Amino acid sequence: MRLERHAGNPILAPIPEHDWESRTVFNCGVAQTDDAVVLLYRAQGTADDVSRLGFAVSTDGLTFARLDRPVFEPADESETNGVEDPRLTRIGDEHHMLYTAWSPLGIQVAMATTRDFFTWRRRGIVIPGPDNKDAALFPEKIGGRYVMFHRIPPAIWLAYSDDLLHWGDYRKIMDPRPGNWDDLKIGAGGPPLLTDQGWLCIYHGVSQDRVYRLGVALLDRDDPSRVIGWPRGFLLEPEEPWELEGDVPNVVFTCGTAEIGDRVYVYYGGADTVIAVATAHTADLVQYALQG
Ligand code: BMA
Repeated sequence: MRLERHAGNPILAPIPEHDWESRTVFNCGVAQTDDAVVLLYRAQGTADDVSRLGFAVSTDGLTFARLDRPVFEPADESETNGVEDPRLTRIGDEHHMLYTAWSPLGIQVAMATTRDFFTWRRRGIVIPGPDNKDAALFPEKIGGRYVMFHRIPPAIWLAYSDDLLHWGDYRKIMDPRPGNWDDLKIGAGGPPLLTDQGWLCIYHGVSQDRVYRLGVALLDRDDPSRVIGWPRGFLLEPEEPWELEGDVPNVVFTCGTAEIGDRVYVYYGGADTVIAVATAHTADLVQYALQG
């Protein structure tokens, strides 16, 4: 099965006049309200490599208006090289953002919360220790605890928490698959979508020749450490010129989805330089995932 690319891709590109997003705009967290889709996207200028987060909003999920300034920027010594790859999860009326804080101190999972995307409450590093990234929070508690994906290289892990700040009980759930397109390393995309059949997860996989593709898996609704469907095929691979060439070539990488009507909209970075969207019927994705 393949995702269908939107004909108007890429939907966001760098803006040369804006210092902070003149070189790249890519991996974006997604938040959905009743009438809008919000993207918080990673952006870099030409002056430095530092990643900041920009804001874009749309009523149809395809055409976006953007702010001319970043809404989230490095703020302390754990983030001097940038704030990267945000994943957004709404719990109550608060959006929880897990992101990569990168500095000479390491690559760490940090959290910040917001109600409006402009004012933030920073909660600091939530998984201290060795390098870690690709974290995404599940949208509801399971068995009385919060759950997140995270990535201890090269695999996808879960972590559990009572209060969203202290995380433990790390469990590895998916490993790279030898000889497959995802045999070097894998990492979660955005938060999983709850379906009648379980948690639907879009993830990225990297091959030995460093091509980033997207795949899908289904996790048990009550015990997401149990993988109940994981087809060997991929959903999307770099094919378009702006996926094959850019700041980092041969990359499609997602940090979030929206559900619009009966379809899943997968927002993704192309070659770490532009943002695009590809879609599929939610039911088709679930059926496909169950075949694996
Ligand atoms: C990963 C992350 C992503 C990026 C990908 C491809 O390690 O840094 O932000 O899209 O590499 O360069």
